[in-house]
Amino acid sequence: MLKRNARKFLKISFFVSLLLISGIVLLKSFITVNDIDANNVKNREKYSGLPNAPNKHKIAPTTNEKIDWHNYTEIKIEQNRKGPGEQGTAFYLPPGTESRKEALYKVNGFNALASDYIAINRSIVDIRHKDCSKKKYLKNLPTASIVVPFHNEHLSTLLRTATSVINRAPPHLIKEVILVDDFSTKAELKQELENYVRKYLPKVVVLRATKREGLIRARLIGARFAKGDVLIFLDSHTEASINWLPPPIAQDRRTVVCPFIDVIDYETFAYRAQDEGARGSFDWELYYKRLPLLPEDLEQPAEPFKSPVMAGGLFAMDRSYFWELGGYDEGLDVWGGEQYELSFKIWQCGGQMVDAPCSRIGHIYRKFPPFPNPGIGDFVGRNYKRVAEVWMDEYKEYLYLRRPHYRNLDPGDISKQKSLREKLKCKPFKWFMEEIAFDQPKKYPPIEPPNFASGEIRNVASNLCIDTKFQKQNDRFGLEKCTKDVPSQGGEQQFELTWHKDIRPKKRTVCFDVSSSDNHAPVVLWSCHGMQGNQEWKYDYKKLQLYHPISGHCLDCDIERKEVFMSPCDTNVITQKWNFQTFNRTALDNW
Ligand SMILES: *[C@@H]1O[C@H](CO)[C@@H](O)[C@H](O)[C@H]1NC(C)=O
Ligand SMILES: *[C@@H]1O[C@H](CO)[C@@H](O)[C@H](O)[C@H]1NC(C)=O
Ligand SMILES: *[C@@H]1O[C@H](CO)[C@@H](O)[C@H](O)[C@H]1NC(C)=O
Ligand SMILES: [Mn+2]
Repeated sequence: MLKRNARKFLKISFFVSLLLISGIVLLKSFITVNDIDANNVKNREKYSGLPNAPNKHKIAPTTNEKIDWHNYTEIKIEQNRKGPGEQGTAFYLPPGTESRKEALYKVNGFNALASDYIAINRSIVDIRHKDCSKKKYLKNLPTASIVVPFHNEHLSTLLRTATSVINRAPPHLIKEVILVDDFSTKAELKQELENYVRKYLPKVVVLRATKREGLIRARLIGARFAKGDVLIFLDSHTEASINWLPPPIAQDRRTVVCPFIDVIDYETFAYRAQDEGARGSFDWELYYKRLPLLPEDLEQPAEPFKSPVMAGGLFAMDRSYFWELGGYDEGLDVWGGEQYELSFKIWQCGGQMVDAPCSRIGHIYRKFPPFPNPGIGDFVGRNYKRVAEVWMDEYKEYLYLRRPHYRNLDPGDISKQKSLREKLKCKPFKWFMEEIAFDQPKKYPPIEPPNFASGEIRNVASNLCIDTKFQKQNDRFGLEKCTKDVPSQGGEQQFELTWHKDIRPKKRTVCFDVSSSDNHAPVVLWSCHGMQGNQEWKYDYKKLQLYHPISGHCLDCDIERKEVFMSPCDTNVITQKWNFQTFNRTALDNW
């Protein structure tokens, strides 16, 4: 049903933006990285990343020969596996495990006990587009270092990340898997992790930060240590899928590649697609959003397509190119905004970014965030301001228009980023908006078009008003005396029928949502997705009806019970008549 899809979409965009908050992986040798200081050039050279690495091309093709990189032995072995969660199927815990399940759920935000029942090297099914199995890639490919930051990740999901990455890739292409422990406190992530890695995962290195660094600086720690030609960043609760590695490392060095992100169910660990691809983008509050594929992308479903913005922490990038672009801005705190910083920088400074449909990585989207707020104020706001001030030029005003308090936030010193932008002669943000994210303003206009209607919604039969009382997602709402008539009474009675054609309480982003065409179907509040469907409403100012096209029903009410619900439209039914306080006749006529 439309609603379900729309909700899923919404949830996904929300989680994807939070997504890359956490890290991944395992350990072999344990290295303490307290002495890796971002600003310490000597250490940087010693450990790392050669921030100023020579401009060596990652691929030195002595031949352009292409080969089939699939490991059919491995594929065959996996196909024959049976057991809990094998073939990427859903797993259900046996009875009697409830209290252990709850305890682990609380600290992880997903069903970590289920993960413990599933083999670390469980099989998954191949859900790639069928053309992917025929694709060949250069015989000479660069090597990759996989960087997986983690903070209090559950041990078995972390191990499964590392194991799947290694098992489903050609061994000689993986230089190392670097698990960066961002100051975890769980005991299992110490000796137990190290023992496992030493015994089973010789390619894995565990680095340990000696204070909480946050996702962004943890990634940088891994990147500085890495020695492979290509850096691949992954989350710590992921599973790499069949032949996942060649597609992202087979591109030229200025092309940054993101895998498709599949869904590992937070309850059952079932592995499934979230969709068949979309281009990454954002709205003007910098929430991650997605734009449809272009016609030319749809013609070649197994080919990488250009994407304006990466989803978050899953991407591959030539290592020397990463440092040439300055890595991440180290002034970005904890998490948030880093995917914009890097994406804008890549595009504006002469690179490009693509999503590769034939490289799929499953990711556990948590049911809820288990970690406490770091208690350091609006760090996401400060991060966004840094990104806006450095990269977005005059377009930053559209962000500040919606988040006026950003104007007063102190973003810290951004001179280094500004001079980098100058040094690399990067293009203006206007270029990015017009050439790369060209279809974004249609969906997310910088200046919102005017509302169709706004103010109180007063029922004609009862002379009562709709009152959402600051209710939450999935809550119903009803009628109350109009606050205009009883000013002492509280309530939430100001609404907007926006240009998205949805109805929201003023200043909030929850929308009137109806997911059934049953008579008396309830109306609930649900996060606005701006995609109409279950949230589309039309005000007929002549009949005074609030019409819901997808169900074909009209907003109705029960005066005695002060209830609001849907019923078949009937102009003779006075409980279906509503006066929207003000409306734009021209706009409604041009619906
Ligand atoms: C293919 O997979 C098998 C089984 O996992 C493994 O032993 C072998 O080394 C792999 N071969 C290559 C060329 O990657
Ligand atoms: C998975 O691991 C088990 C041991 O834990 C091993 O017996 C089995 O061969 C492995 N399977 C694959 C496909 O690597
Ligand atoms: C009413 O809508 C029209 C067309 O959408 C728009 O041009 C006009 O500015 C709107 N009027 C007001 C007062 O918002
Ligand atoms: Mn994640």
